Amino acid sequence: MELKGKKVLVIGLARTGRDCARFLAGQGAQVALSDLRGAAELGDEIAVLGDLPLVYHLGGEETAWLDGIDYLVPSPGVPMDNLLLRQAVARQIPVLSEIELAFRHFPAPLVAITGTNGKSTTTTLIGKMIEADGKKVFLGGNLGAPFIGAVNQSWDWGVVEISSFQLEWVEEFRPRIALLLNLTEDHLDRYSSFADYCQAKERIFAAQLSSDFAILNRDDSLVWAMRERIAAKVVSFGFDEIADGVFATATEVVWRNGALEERFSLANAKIQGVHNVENIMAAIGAAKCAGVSRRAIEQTLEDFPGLEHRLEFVREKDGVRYYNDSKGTNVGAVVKSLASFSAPVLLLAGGVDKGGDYGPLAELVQKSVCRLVLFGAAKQTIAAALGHLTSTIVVGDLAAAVSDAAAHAQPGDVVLLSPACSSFDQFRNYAERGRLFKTLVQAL
Ligand code: UMA
Repeated sequence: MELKGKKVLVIGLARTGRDCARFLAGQGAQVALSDLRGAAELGDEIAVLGDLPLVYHLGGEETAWLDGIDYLVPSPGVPMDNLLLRQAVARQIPVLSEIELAFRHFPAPLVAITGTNGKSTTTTLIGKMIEADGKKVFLGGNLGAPFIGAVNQSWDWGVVEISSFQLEWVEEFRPRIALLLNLTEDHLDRYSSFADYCQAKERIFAAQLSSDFAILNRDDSLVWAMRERIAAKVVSFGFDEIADGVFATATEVVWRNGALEERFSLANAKIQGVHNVENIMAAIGAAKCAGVSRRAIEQTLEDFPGLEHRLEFVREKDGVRYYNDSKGTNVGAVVKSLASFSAPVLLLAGGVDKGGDYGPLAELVQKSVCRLVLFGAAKQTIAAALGHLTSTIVVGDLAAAVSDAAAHAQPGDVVLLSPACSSFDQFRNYAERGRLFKTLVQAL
């Protein structure tokens, strides 16, 4: 794709916008950057790009910024109804998402992972399995390092976590291996319906050909129904035994392909819980499609300790175990996290409501949660939906929530931060929220 001399407007000056601007300028494009935020807030980002000849449009949005523009590149956080995006579509200015741009310039085959939950763990597992086979792997995407930042280096594989936001503007984006792990309600503050959100996710398969692989969850009816619409060869995973695909027993994950079979013991896997068995099945399905050896898969299962902010054990104090699950930012994630504990749970939840239904949590809250401690913008909404099911208290912030939980927990209980909400009302992101939780817990 020839970018030399093209005029490109990048919307959003955070991680993605910064890396896109650097890549595009390196290709000889004339790059402008826009952001709703003003220069005073964006000083650090502008300083990092100080060596490049960029034009900045900051502190708002004006359609005149599109005049003469050849391509528009939105950051994932920019919704489709954004003024500049709507105008670009009306003026027939091509819109390229960051992953589209990266895909067109990435030098190696790609594994792309999407789904509502389990993406980061599965992405990391797959990346580490391929790496354990001696390959050079770029591991990134939605989980942290923007994909576009990887394009000017040599790699054997790319393994990228992909969000629904990133899939909104893809065209040729074609992973050799694409995974859709599951679909439950999320981001309904951005999409007009759950169906819209699912459609965005399904775009991960749209450009695949019959020589590619699509890894699908057989146990998720919405995901499994997509097999009829996919051109790639489908490899499925699920809990019931199957002649061709991946399944799990109580002690093993089994991969079968025709007459071939490999069995992987779960006994030595460091990550535990039913949701992690799903992640492991998906990762093994992808790794086998990528030609990874049995030894590399086994080694990775034995070594991988799990991710920060995902059911992360923080400490035990006075017989109470504290877990940081700050990345549990939707109801489906919290359902899986709660289901991992047999001990009574004091659940800390709240933040920015995403417009979904808290109903799927009702049964587990009644069964497993002995105290519900709610904080942040959505606290009253969650209290109205679940508060009658268990002892519930509404507090101002995370510090107050941790104090309350510590004061009420009994030996044998679990204190779990799994907010079911995004963090942006009181934090920069889920990682900042998780780190504060850990600091507060360590200080008890
Ligand atoms: N902005 C505008 N106009 C708008 C909207 C936003 O100018 O209409 C500006 C904001 O003022 C801000 C910038 O755009 O300066 C933010 O862009 P961004 O939100 O895309 O931020 P990045 O740092 O580039 O992060 C993005 C992903 N963010 C989102 O999808 C919201 C990160 O995923 C991802 O890690 C990163 O790219 C690298 O790929 C975060 C996320 O919350 C973790 N993802 C969602 C999730 O996992 O549920 C999808």
